[in-house]
Amino acid sequence: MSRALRFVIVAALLTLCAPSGALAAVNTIVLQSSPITIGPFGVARGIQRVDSPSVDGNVVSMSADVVDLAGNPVPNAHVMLHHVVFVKVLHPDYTCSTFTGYDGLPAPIPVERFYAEGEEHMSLGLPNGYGYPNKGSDIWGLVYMLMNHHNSADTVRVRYTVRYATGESLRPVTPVWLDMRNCQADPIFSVPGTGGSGSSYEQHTDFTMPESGSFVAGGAHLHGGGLQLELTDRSWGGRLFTSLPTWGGEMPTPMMHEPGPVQMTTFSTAPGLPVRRGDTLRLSAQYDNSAPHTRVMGIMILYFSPGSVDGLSPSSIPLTGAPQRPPYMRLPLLRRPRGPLARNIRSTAVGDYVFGNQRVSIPRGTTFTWRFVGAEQHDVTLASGPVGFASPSLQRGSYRHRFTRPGTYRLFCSLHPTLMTQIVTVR
Ligand SMILES: [Cu+2]
Repeated sequence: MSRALRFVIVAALLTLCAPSGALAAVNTIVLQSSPITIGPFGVARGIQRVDSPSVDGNVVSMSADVVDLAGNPVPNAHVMLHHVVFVKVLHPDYTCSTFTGYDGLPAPIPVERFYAEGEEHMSLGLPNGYGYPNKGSDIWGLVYMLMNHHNSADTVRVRYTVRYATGESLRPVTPVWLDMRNCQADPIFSVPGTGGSGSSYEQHTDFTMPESGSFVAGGAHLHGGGLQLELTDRSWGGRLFTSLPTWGGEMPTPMMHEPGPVQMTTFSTAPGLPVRRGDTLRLSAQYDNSAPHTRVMGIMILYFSPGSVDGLSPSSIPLTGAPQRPPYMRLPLLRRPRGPLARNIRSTAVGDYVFGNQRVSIPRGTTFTWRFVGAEQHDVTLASGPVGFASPSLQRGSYRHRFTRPGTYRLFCSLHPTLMTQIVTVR
């Protein structure tokens, strides 16, 4: 099928004559990724080239979901859209020069992250008069992580809906990606959960603006346990935007990860939030610290319109409420660790779909090493226990953790949660 035929034009929402005489239009274009197969209770992660609009124009809004091969929507409780990130290949990213893929290797070419969505189903919507410029010759890539909650393999596609303006000149926006672990396909960190009832845990990242302009739209991504993501301009000391999560979605079973927000607040406004060249922006991610939260993220994507802001006063998006305490969902181990109790060992192998020693007892203060020896990537992630921690996804090499608090640490591989579990008892 030709590339043009794959474009399904659902509606022409606006037509008018641009000054040049070219016909201006905003079309809704629905595109799909190549099929992605996910094993039983498995996670599929990768990067693929995907279709993009075939003519020059501007993206003015975008959203994505998961569909089956017949094009029917797949509910979250079946295949969860964990994360998708759309990138424009061979374009520099505003905040990242070298992007690291799921394989832990640097991407050989620059990629610009311009839209992303997670469990909160963020959609991009730019204010009237603004667009993300795109050429018909531009190449798009899709970075994806999908999770299958069923006991059989499934094949799905990521469907994405692009509202695309042609034949008119819009004010161009540049995506600005701020991230606690920038430049990574899997930008995770973990919250220890050792602060006691009502406590919170914060990380932040700073970015210095290389030019003046205004932020006209933005959205954010937190995981389970998240309280808020706040963007401030340190140079004038003010808050620009705070994204707050909403909780209470339907819980997919089995619970293979701590559920994230069902929604995060976004903004879309003109003329936007002015910032000046040299201003230091700070993005702060706040999480509940009364219990561990592992493999969490703190990301905000902003759309920036460069230009003079002379005469504009600082402004901020009004708060829509106070952060709500997230529900705590204790992750179960989905497989009972087996085998003899290994006492006082200091390391174990992590192979394909099994921890070498599944039951371990060690004295407090031990630095324990997991050696990754499989043909596939795995990780070590705390499900529940005294202190939250998690390793990167690894196929080779090792990961160490020093156990400083006694108790029972229930661990699993987040990529194979029904297969790979381990209990470490620290005396
Ligand atoms: Cu694994």
